[in-house]
Amino acid sequence: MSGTSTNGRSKSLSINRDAQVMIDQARAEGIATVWDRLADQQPQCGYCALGLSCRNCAMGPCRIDPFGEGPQRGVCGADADVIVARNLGRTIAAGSSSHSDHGRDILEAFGQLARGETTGYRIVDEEKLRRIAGEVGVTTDGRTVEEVAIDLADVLQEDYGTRRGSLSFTARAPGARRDKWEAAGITPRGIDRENVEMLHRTHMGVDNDYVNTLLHALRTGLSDGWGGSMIATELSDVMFGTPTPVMSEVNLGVLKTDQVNIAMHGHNPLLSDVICAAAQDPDLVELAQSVGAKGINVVGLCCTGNEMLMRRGVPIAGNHLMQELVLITGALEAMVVDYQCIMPSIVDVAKCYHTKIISTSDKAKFTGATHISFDPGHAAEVAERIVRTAIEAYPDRNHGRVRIPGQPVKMMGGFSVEAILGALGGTPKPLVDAIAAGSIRGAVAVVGCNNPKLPQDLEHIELTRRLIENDILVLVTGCAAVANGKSGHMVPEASAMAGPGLRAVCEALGIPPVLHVGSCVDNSRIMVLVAALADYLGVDIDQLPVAGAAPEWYSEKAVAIGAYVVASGITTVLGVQPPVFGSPHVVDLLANGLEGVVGATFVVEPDPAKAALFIRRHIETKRQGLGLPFVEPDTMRIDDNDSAPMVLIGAAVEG
Ligand code: BF8
Ligand code: SF4
Repeated sequence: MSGTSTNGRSKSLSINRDAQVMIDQARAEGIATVWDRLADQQPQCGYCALGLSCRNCAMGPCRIDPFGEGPQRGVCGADADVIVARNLGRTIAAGSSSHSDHGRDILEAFGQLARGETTGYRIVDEEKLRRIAGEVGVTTDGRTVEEVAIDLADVLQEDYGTRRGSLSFTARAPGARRDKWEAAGITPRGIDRENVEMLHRTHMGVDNDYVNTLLHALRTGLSDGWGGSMIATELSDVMFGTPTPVMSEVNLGVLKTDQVNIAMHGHNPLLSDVICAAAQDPDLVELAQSVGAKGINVVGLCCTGNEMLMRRGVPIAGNHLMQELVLITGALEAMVVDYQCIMPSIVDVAKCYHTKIISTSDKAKFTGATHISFDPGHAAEVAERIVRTAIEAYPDRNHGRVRIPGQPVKMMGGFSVEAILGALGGTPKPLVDAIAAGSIRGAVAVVGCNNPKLPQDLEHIELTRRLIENDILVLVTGCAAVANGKSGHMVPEASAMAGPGLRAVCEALGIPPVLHVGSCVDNSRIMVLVAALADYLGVDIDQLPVAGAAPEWYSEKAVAIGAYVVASGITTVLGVQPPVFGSPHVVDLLANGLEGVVGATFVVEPDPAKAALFIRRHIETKRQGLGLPFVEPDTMRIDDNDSAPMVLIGAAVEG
């Protein structure tokens, strides 16, 4: 472990006390973390930051001079527009592929379950299974749950290929939305197909028209949001239960000094669900007691943590930037990982402690980690082996070195679409009525990651706070959900922080003003919800008073989400600049041109106050379009006095 130079004080790196304590601890012990490595990388490449570098072939690598003095074409002749569009397209394909391959793993396990070839799984929500099956044309009457499940698995497997003209779940989108996709030629046909085609198009000498490339990038994103991610969410609900409101806890305080602590990190509930079950096995609890621990404490990190919290109320230790810091508590026996957002660095950090890093996916190995290959066919047995391995590490814990900072914060999760509609009495009507009456102005999905370039969680919290103060209901997923949980925004009492209209609605329903909708694949729930609202009103999604925001995004998956959210008609504000500014044409298309194609655009605004103001005006404009009175936001509680320029690429806000 190398000690590296410091990059400012811990308070400037995270707004959370638990993170600050651990960052200081890491520095004191000379353990490098993500912030140290970010400092070591400075200055980062300006060409890459603008999207102007290309290494798609061996005539390159090439770069375009953004100042117009050096080369304006790569060796093949590609200009800035082509290179930026190709890079963005590949990013979206990587993100879509990640979500969709996660969905495929669940689908394959679901098929195995239906055929009786798994251990540790069962159909938990039969009603949902039958509902989805009916939706995609599988006969359900008079058939066993296994028969229905086998046929449903077959239909959804076909969505990965190219055997139909459009994905099964695109039928959930309003007719007007599907017409827009058809008119633009971006109806997603097959999940794998769109991703493969994106890689084909971005090979040297294929798609050399940036508009054409970017339209396909939207289609690739749609294959994620209405395909791979939606399959992941729906089948996870069938296999592990459709979430209902549940209380839990968050931050490093969820670790226990006197128990075997196991952190589940990654994304796929196939693994985390059986680990939760194994940790309750009386034989394993007894084994833990035999080595001196009082019990087994499973906690979550990142999206797999969200999956466990949503369905089982399992506490969550933190979001993306906590994955190294949780190791520095010295209190973890094992960090069990599958895939996505798992920093390779955790292996090095864990070496400073007794903690075992246990990798489980044969497609995601970590040099230096203990690999226990996970297989749904033996899920229960593998889970038992993993928990046993964690217990065996407990005697090696150095109790004198354990440092668990602070007390956990309470948070509520479990707001599936079914739960939200359930809370409303089974129909969107009360929500629509509250929006029409103006007590709720609209709704915003605040989603995505942490990024060490920003103080951890600050933008999530600031943006959300301003939105709820303005009577805007906020739905959260992924690391944005964990950030809001830590800040105390996600308990019913937090309605006291909301504006008077939203507050009254939340108090009447007993819900927080910030609703936890799940992991990142569960952004597909938001698609289902907006489709239901649009259908109820007889409008298209782009007419709804809603918006999206990814204030601290870092990952390719987040870009894929942004692509399908915008392509579905929801304008989305990014807090971190994407690498597109090397091409003014691409920027103009994303910021303006898409309005005429899908009725929504991208906006980049790192200042949460300005992002909130933009969103509030956007929502008021959409309300006006529905015949509802426009209320000028500056009469609301948003500070509009700051006149610093916005880094805005969308419909301009005059500051
Ligand atoms: O899928 S929000 S940092 S953990 S990418 Fe990753 Fe981003 Fe977190 Fe979940 Ni989503
Ligand atoms: Fe250079 Fe063109 Fe090859 Fe890219 S595809 S590396 S721009 S020659």
